Amino acid sequence: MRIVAHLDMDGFYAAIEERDAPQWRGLPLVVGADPRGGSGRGVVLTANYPARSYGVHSAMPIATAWRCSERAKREGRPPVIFLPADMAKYRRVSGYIMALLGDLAPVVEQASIDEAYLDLTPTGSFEAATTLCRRIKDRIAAEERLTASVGLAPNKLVAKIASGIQKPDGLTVVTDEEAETFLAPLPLRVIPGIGPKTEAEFVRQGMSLIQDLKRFSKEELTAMLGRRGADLFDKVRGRDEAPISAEADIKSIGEQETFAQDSREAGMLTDRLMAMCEGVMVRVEAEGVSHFRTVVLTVRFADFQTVSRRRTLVQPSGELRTLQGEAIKLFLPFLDRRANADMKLIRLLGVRVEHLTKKGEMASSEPIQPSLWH
Ligand code: TTP
Ligand code: MG
Repeated sequence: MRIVAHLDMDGFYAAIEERDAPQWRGLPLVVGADPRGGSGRGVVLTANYPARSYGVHSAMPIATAWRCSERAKREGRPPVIFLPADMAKYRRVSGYIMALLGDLAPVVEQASIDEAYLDLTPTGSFEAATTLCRRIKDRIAAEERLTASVGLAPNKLVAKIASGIQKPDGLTVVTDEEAETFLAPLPLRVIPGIGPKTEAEFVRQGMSLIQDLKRFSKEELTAMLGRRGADLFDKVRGRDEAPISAEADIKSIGEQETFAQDSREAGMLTDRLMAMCEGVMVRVEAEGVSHFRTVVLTVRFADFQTVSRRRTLVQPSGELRTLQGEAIKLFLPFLDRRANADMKLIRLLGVRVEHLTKKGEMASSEPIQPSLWH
């Protein structure tokens, strides 16, 4: 039997800002785009818990968050404090936390800027692992003055769901015997891999809880969802064999920008795109990545229609010039009718690199599955 912990920092960016500016402690706080008195563009990156009680959440348009704040103000509650993101600071804090986890746990897999899986099997029992998780939370509180929520379970799937169930500052233990009953009453969407579309389809058929899917055989689920269906059969029963690996790689590095005004002005747009490529390469370097093989361009039009185009290189590259050249080639068709039939204005551009190779690893020139070329 394995013992796996999933740790996820609470309200990460907002918690760091709150810690560093004591005058805001306890007040609703949002990190994200400039709200510009309600006409701001761009989105909320995260909100602290008081701001969440106003209905604000990650990825919400910043103008909507502004309206939530105005409404609270009218009701006599404190308005939201809006702050720009300080990514360099958040990455630095993330680095400290990951290093601390590395000191206390034998195998740590960083899953994002603020979450990690720990293999605690060597502790020998759920009791011993629980004690260690308390120590980890105490250390993070003492050294970083931040809180984390932890899930402890027999595998990654259940640990991840458990860490989210008692946020903030939670510690939720689900043993092997408890896993299936723990999951049963939860909504389907907590299962990674069940997106809004799949969920909506099940809900349409009257199924909204994990236990509702247990009536299907593996064959039935496969018929419905293909290979994902077979996985789902195991997941709804709390089974998951995914290994924890310290070397789990970042899958992509990207930047995007929402413009102050929608535009089709070629000079401005290509300048911004070239600058974004530079930003991406700075992070590629900082993450210890030496090569990328795929370049993805995202365009969001003024009406929010969002399109991605990707190109996979024959040979992996680590050059800014290559990234910029590929990004331009992917972008030019959007400036005319080739990829923009209605000549719509552009609201947002994004560029990211995928199929990354870390320094010291061998870059592969093997063909990448053809579905990636569209
Ligand atoms: P999350 O762990 O999803 O969110 P959180 O830490 O802010 O809040 P909690 O875990 O307590 O629910 O994401 C970690 C950070 O990643 C978050 O602080 C900001 C950033 N982020 C974005 O930039 N965009 C997003 O859409 C999301 C969800 C997060
Ligand atoms: Mg978090």
